[in-house]
This record gives sequence, C-alpha cells and structure tokens, in this order.
Amino acid sequence: MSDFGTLSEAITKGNIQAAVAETQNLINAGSGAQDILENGLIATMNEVGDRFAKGLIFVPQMLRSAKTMQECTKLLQPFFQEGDVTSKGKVLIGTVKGDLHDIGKNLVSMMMEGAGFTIIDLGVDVAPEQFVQKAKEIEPDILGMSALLSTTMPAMPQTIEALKTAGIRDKIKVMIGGAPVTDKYAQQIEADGYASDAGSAVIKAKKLLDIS
Ligand code: B1M
Repeated sequence: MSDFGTLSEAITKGNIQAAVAETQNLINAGSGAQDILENGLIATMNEVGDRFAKGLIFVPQMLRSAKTMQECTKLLQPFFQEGDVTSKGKVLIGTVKGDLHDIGKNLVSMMMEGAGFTIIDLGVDVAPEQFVQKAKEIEPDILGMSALLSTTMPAMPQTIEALKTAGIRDKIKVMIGGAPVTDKYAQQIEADGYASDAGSAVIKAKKLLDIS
C-alpha cells in the first residue's frame, strides 16, 4: 500500500490544491486508483467523520474536506472505465429526502457509469414523488437510493411505497446503500438489493439485471 500521509493531511485540512496535486503524484508514481480511493480518500473521510463525532471539528471543516475529496475523485474517474461501453441499463439514482450527503452516491454513479450503465442522477434531498415522477418519465431498469443519516433512511421505504402507489414498483429493481444501511434493512423494506460500496454496487446491479 502507498503512503497516503500527505494526501490525508491535505484532505483533513481541506486544502484542495495540495490534495489534488498529491493525488496526481500518487497516480504518476504508480499507485492504483482503487488503493488511492479506499485507503487514501475514503479512509481519510472516515477519520474526518470520527473527528466530527468527537467534537474536534465542525460542519464547515467537514464540508471543506468533502469538497476536497470530490476534486481528488475526479482524477480517478478514467481508471474506473471498463472497455465495453454499450449501455448495460438505465439507473436512476439520488440521495433521499432530507439528506445532503452525495460523495458515496457520486462514487457509485461514477463506477456504474464506468461499467457501462447510463446514469440519471437526481442529486440530493430527493423526495419520493420526485423519484416516482422521473421513473415514470424515463423508465429506468434500476432505481438507486443513498442515505447517510439514520434519520433519513425511512425515506427509502416511503419511496418504495410511492412506486407501488404509482403502479410501477414491479417494473423497476430498487437498490439501496449508504453507511447506516444494511442488507437486513434492504430485506426489511423489500428493496431488491443492497451494496456496501461502489464496487459491490456494480456487481449487484449486474446481478439484478442478470447481465455479466
Ligand atoms: Co455528515 N454525517 N452530516 N456531512 N458526514 C456523517 C454521515 C456522520 C456519520 C458523521 C459522524 O457523526 N460521525 C453523521 C451521521 C450520523 C447518523 O445519522 N448515523 C453525520 C451528521 C450527523 C451530519 C449532520 C446532521 C451534521 C450537522 O449538521 N450537525 C449534517 C446533515 C446534513 C444533511 O444531510 N441534512 C451533515 C452534513 C455533512 C456535510 C454536508 C458537511 C458533509 C457532506 C458533503 C457531501 O456529501 N457533499 C458531511 C460528511 C462529509 C460526512 C462524513 C464525514 C463523510 C461521508 C462520506 O462522504 N464518506 C460522514 C462520516 C462517515 O461516513 N464516516 C458523515 C465517504 C463516502 C465514499 O462513503 O457515503 O458511506 P459513503 O458511501 C459509500 C457506501 O456507503 C456506499 O458506497 C459508497 C462508496 O464506497 N454507498 C452506496 C453509498 N450510497 C450508496 C448507494 C448504493 C450502493 C452503495 O446503491 C444505490
């Protein structure tokens, strides 16, 4: 594994310029994109979250670190592009109502796009009725929901209910994820699939659509 000390420090301080430069240095030095993502970027955001939970930093610092990570992620995008780019299916994705966390959702979108899925991203704070309206319009194969707060997870079953009410639940596979979400929760709310990270999300999506 590479040494991510410099990158980690730059993200923690929210120094976008230094973090982007160090990400490029690591790529140039031959570090793998997956290694940089998991052990550099995501590991540092987990530390940032721990520091926030302990009251050592506050929302503005956490936000700055998040923006810094997002900029670094852009440099990794080309490395997650798979060879064959014929569309594997349409994925409507968003972060659920009341929730503004989008780094994980964006990573899932990036990896799925790289694997050949067409992504329609509704962004953050997406209400059940917005998911339904767009789903009726574009008829996606998969509807993906992300939630990072235990308080916003209930928007997932609410969205599934809204799909049922609209009469389109059985036409769409529903996939969910996010730090507080579990496989058990997915089963409980009758989602079709759960993934713990962006790589697994691609595997799960292919499985749901029965493609390789
Ligand atoms: Co927030 N926040 N935050 N935050 N934040 C957490 C989630 C928290 C755990 C921090 C903590 O206390 N330790 C805590 C939640 C506690 C809980 O409910 N269990 C928390 C809190 C409390 C809050 C606020 C309430 C703080 C406040 O205002 N007092 C507030 C809420 C705002 C709101 O949403 N309404 C808030 C705000 C923010 C910022 C805006 C400052 C910022 C988000 C910026 C942004 O996203 N653009 C932020 C951040 C950055 C975090 C932490 C530090 C990092 C999240 C992250 O991006 N992780 C986070 C602590 C933590 O997670 N350790 C924290 C990296 C990312 C790659 O991982 O998102 O888990 P993750 O995504 C993974 C998987 O989960 C999965 O794949 C991804 C890639 O591997 N995945 C899916 C995600 N979605 C998926 C969907 C799928 C499949 C897989 O299928 C569709």
